[in-house]
Amino acid sequence: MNIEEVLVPDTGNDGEMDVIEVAVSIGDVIEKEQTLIVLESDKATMEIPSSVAGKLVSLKLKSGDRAKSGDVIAEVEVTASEATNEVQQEKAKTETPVIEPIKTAQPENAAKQPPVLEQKNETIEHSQAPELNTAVVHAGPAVRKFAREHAVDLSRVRASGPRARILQEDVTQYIKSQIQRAQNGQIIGAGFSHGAVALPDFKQFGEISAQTMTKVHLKTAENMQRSCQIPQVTQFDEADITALEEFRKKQKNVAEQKGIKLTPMAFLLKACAYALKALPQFNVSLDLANQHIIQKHYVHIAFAVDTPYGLFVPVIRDVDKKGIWEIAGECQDLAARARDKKLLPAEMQGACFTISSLGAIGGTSFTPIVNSPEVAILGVSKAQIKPVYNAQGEWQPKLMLPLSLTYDHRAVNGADGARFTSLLGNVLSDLRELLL
Ligand code: CAO
Repeated sequence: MNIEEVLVPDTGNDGEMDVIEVAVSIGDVIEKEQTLIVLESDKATMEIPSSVAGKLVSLKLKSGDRAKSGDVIAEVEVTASEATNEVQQEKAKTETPVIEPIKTAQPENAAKQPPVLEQKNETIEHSQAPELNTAVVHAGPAVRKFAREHAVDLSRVRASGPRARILQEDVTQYIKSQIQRAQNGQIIGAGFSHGAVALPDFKQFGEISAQTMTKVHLKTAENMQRSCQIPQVTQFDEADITALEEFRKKQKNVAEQKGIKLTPMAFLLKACAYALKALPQFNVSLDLANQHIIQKHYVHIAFAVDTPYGLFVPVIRDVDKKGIWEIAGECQDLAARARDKKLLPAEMQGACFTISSLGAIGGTSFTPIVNSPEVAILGVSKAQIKPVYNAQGEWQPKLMLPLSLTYDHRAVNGADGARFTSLLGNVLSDLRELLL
């Protein structure tokens, strides 16, 4: 049995240093260069590796001790191959190189005045949101390894050890709190952190102010980013709604009596329900994990509502089974309640398809983003009177409604995209189609 002592090498530091972590235990079989302890001075933290391989038979230092160059750290029963190389071992021991600090710990005065570690993470709106540790992270190799294995970003972990050192219990506590928050649905915004761009200091360019993003805004941003990972294509078309507008205007008195505002939206909802039934490949969701296409046999359609608090997307159920007045009434009621923040969560769930109408505002076309797990969304822009030529080369002024259909190209092919908008065009230009 050949027992070797492992010493604290020349650390380049004259005085004693704190042993802040012991990374091994008696009985461990260790490798050469494996970290045994971590030393810390006011200026640096350094991991001290073993100069030999073998079984650890004793530890002479423990966490909290002070140590200096030449002190014995441990005794190791060296392995046979190491023992036969005893001469080299001796040499290595006497020629142990100066250990360079692995990182600068804190500025000169930091030990007396530790830096403020808590900076609120602006992308997560919750009182118990993890705090970003903007100072240098202090953690030993075992803790770093543990954090790595659990995909924990140590800069988010609150340190409870001496001199703001992160302990393994801190990482465990952090993991627990994140699981708890995820289970409570409190983690919002974390999903798009990878899309974040490093921001310059805008103040250098002029005056700025910042306000906290609302939950609705964060959730929308997160959903949009997730949806942008879908391969999507937008199909543009125009529908002649001249006759539809005439019909709609004729209904104004009836609408007033019913207390309902009849806009093109109700007709769009009805036309989309018709198209979803005619082309059911648009009324699906992809379950890629199980390699299933989930066909829906109901027709619930969502529509985007612009409110001062952000975008809300209420859902009208069974649009295919409802008449225009009922749809218009529901649309009006849901939009009003969205603006009053009175929508129930259930009223924003279960959609098969979405309509986003910017018609009352303007624009000629746009590319809406599929609201996953739906596979298509219809964007509607402002109707405009345009000259439309017939087969004889004569033109007539027609009210043309721009349609922008975005679809998930994994679920729907391009020809069907064109079929969908073309069908919508036919239905909207001649409402009698809806009766068929
Ligand atoms: N072209 C021309 N005029 C249109 C039109 C169109 N495509 N769509 C609506 N209009 C007219 C309406 O007919 C109405 O005029 P009248 O009073 O003369 O009839 C006027 O514009 C106002 O309509 P509205 O906005 O009050 O009602 P709506 O049913 O058309 O829309 C709603 C309701 C909730 C969809 C809409 O108010 C809204 O919030 N749109 C914004 C949606 C949005 O933000 N989408 C982007 C989401 S992110 O992709």
